[in-house]
Amino acid sequence: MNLHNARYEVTAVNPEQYPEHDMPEVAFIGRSNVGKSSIINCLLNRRNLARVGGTPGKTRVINFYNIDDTIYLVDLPGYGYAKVSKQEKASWGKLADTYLTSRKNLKLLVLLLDIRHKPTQDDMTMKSWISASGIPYIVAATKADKLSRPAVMTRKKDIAAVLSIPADSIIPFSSTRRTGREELLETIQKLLKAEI
Ligand SMILES: Nc1nc2c(ncn2[C@@H]2O[C@H](COP(=O)(O)OP(=O)(O)OP(=O)(O)O)[C@@H](O)[C@H]2O)c(=O)[nH]1
Ligand SMILES: [Mg+2]
Repeated sequence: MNLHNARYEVTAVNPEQYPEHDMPEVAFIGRSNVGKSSIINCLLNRRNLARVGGTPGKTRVINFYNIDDTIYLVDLPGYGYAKVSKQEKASWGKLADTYLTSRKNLKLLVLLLDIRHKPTQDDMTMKSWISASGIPYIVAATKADKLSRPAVMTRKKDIAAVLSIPADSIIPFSSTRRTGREELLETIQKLLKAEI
């Protein structure tokens, strides 16, 4: 599969708008502003394919990116942004929930956490939901460039303990320095049993 042959395909708010195909989808999920769109751009070597928000919490849609007609990367709306009304939160939650619970093509989830912060209640709820769902998943810790190497190791262990997962399974990632890119691509490839 040629990673360079990537294109934005469609934006959806309801299932009728999801693209119709029989390829696997890898969805990126995490708090608003955690770096979901940035990681997609980094993986695809593109600066602005996925929109990186100056204003967090603004992505209220699901964006689908078609990679070489082989797999899709899916940018889900971020959860947990404080400065929105309860009603808005509920509608975003529903958007992501509907995708997560109904999408047959969803074969792999990448849960993103900010490496600097303790996982929030929302993160823990999401992790529990994912592990109960049986959908294979990867945890990546974003913005690793903001910490020193030893701090990255410590934070990895702390996050692992909170989420009850092995520390080694967390991939520290930096979209600015491109750290973790190869490891994440390899892990995606392994779990999807696909050539990337
Ligand atoms: N230093 C650093 N900044 C990053 C990294 N990843 C993302 N950012 C910055 O964090 C902010 C949010 O990034 P986005 O990729 O838009 O985050 P998002 O999760 O898509 O946000 P929503 O769409 O609002 O849910 C932007 O200002 C990015 O430039 C990273 O690895 N390192
Ligand atoms: Mg985004």
